[in-house]
Amino acid sequence: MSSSALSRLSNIQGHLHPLDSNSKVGEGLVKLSPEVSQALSCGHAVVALESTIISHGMPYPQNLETAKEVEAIVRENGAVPATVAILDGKPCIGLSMEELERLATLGTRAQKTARRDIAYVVATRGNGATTVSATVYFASMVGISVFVTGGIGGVHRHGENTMDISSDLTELGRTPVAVISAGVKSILDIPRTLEYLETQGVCVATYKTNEFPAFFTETSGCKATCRVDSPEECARLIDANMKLKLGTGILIAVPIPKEHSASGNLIESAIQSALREARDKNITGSAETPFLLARVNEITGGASLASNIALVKNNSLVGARIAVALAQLRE
Ligand code: PSU
Ligand code: MN
Repeated sequence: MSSSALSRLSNIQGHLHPLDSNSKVGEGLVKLSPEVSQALSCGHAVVALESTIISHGMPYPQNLETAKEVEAIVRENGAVPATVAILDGKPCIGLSMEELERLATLGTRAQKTARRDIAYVVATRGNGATTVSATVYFASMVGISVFVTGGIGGVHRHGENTMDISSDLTELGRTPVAVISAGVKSILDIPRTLEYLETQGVCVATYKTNEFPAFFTETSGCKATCRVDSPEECARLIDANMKLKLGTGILIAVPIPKEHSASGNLIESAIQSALREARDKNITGSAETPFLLARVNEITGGASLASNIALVKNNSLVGARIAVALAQLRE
């Protein structure tokens, strides 16, 4: 890596605005697509996207269709999409259509890559689909401040005994990226997830609502402490967080659009059976979330997948508008 790239990286570690330097970001370490590279160097709006949702979160071919549609929505709303994945050991920020297709067809043969797995996947020249934690890490490294996904990981139910707490939460606690999601799935313990985010110093804001959403449904019974009502308000929040060098992330929770919200009871009973099955089959660790997602989808006869796709698209629209508002603010 060149010395300028190194100084850029150390600037980022110190949470300076990454665009303060003119060097090529992470040169040699990560591969930026030409479109993303160009957008970052001129301060254009960029939205980072994860890839575990493609490999492990949805079945083929809906995963590929959704990934393409999400990128299209981001573009239509004025931002450049940067899907992140590790291909043949190279962290890629911004994928070509062929790379997106490769990842979607690899499916679960790609390694689910959280922060702890990054070095191993790179060292073994593997193919890794990045989770929220790994994607946020790479986004921050190259100076992308806005990231969109469906839902983030959290404290698992019974996490007080198993200590199964997603590294998405600790990553948000140490990386200044805004994560746009539809809240936290009720396969998780939502109140404990919010407690944990508070401990980590993460600002949790709800978008146009007072209640923290539960992914498939608009409500979770948990009130938010901070509410934002427009992309511009989100941009000001992100900008203040960055200027203050808090170093922590922001979670912006956007409720699923009403017309797509699944029947709470249907989902809840599917979740209960999936959780029982996971316990009976002793499915734990990083395999648990993909197992639960797939089982809930099977049990609900695809209803949960349809809701999942709808909310990811909605988050992409909101995320792109936030990234555009942020780029305007920084002009
Ligand atoms: N929740 C979803 N869909 C997903 C995931 C979570 O509704 O695809 C993925 C994300 O990549 C998230 C990861 O970062 O699962 C969390 O996994 P774990 O619980 O093992 O930390
Ligand atoms: Mn876990």
